[in-house]
Amino acid sequence: MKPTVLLLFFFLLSSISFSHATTAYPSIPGTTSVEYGADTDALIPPRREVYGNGRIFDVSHRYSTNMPAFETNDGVGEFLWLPNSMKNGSISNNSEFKLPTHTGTHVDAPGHVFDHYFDAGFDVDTLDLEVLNGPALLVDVPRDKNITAEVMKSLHIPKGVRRVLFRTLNTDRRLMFQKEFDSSYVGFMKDGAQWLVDNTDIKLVGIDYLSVAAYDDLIPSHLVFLEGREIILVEALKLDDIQPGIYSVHCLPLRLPGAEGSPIRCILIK
Ligand SMILES: *[C@@H]1O[C@H](CO)[C@@H](O)[C@H](O)[C@H]1NC(C)=O
Ligand SMILES: *[C@@H]1O[C@H](CO)[C@@H](O)[C@H](O)[C@H]1NC(C)=O
Ligand SMILES: CC(=O)N[C@H]1CO[C@H](CO)[C@@H](O)[C@@H]1O
Repeated sequence: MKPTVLLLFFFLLSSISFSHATTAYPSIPGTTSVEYGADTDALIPPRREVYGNGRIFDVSHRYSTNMPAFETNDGVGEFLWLPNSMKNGSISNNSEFKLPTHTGTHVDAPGHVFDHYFDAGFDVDTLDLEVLNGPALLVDVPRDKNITAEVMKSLHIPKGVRRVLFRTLNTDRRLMFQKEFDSSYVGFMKDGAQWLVDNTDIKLVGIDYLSVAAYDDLIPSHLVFLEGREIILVEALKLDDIQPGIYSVHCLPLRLPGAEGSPIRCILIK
């Protein structure tokens, strides 16, 4: 990991947050999903997983202090603060945050595992937005294996399919809602990655935990995917409660020249 550090300043239009517990997304205090309309008088911001009458799914995770981070039990930790606050006399609230670029739902650029690509500038600013936006297939993979060549073969993903989001046991185990990093997550084994490169037209590979590569094949699988500089890896997607099938995916990384990773917002539209 080369955690290029991201430092951004932004306006936070904050309001009173409120928690209605739901079983679907219980993890972040004060940010539980709230639909519009239920209580129109109360000052409660809507927080949703699904928009547009069930047509638009947010497949990004909320950034939170307790979300998992790679190879630590401590989670992401405090990353957001408020240096200028109205309560302390400022004319507006202005918060700041600082995060490793491979935090939460994020994208990997070729420079992540190839130093000569990093030096040559293959950063997140160079990723092809056409690959990151377009028709995509959400598939369930067998729950009892990592993604090997044999598993890839068994999925029968048709030629011509260019964007696939792989939903795995990671979603069932709710690993992204658990603070402790779990190295037993499901991901691509090297032969699975190689099979995908050799036998499919897939250029966008999405997965539901912090790495597309299984921990045992962490670097080898990344090398196979990123060597050709055509495949884009989107990691830690939130794929709960969505039917498998064809959607339009829309993912936009931040424009960060020099960064080999970036937080990314992804949605699926039915
Ligand atoms: C406001 O200022 C006080 C005193 O400097 C400080 O203790 C407090 O943390 C500040 N609050 C915020 C929200 O910045
Ligand atoms: C996937 O591989 C990891 C090691 O990378 C292992 O701990 C885990 O048990 C495997 N998962 C399955 C479902 O075989
Ligand atoms: C309008 C307003 O004051 N919003 C927020 C500004 O920051 C404070 C913290 O200092 C929040 O509590 C307010 O909600």
